[in-house]
Amino acid sequence: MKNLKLFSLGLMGALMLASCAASKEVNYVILPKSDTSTGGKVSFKQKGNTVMMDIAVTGLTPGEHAVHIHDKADCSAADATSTGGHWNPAGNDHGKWESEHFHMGDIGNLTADVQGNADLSFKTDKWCIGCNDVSKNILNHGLIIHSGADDFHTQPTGNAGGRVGCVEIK
Ligand SMILES: [Cu+2]
Ligand SMILES: [Zn+2]
Repeated sequence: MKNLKLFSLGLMGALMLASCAASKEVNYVILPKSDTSTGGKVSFKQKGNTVMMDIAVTGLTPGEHAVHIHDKADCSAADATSTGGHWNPAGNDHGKWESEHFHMGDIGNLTADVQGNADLSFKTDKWCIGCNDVSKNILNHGLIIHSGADDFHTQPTGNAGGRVGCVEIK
């Protein structure tokens, strides 16, 4: 009886490991911040070494809005400053994704239509979901949608304005 129990626990563990290796997915709701009505959802899926992010934001002002992964998974502050600066494990300067220099959280801009809706799909092999490499693991960081566009130049923020949407990536 005891052996059977140990065996089934072992089997369950093996199955869980196998499913983790095949693909991982995490889904979140976007929280409104800074007295806005920002909403929507975001999903991150990993297949092999590639992570795909799909984001659908609502309640934005029309036009461009920066999207970054910030350092901390903490949306507690009303203005979301509790997420800290941009996630930057390599200590680089801020910039445009895959340009000369950029932070690991420098996703870029999305564009909201006249209704305030915006979609963005993003794909990279520079991230992972829950792996042991802290320079790649997106878990325990915070996703931020800004009130303005990232200019890809101003240090260290891209001059993207306030923080209107927040997700604790946990
Ligand atoms: Cu940001
Ligand atoms: Zn940055």
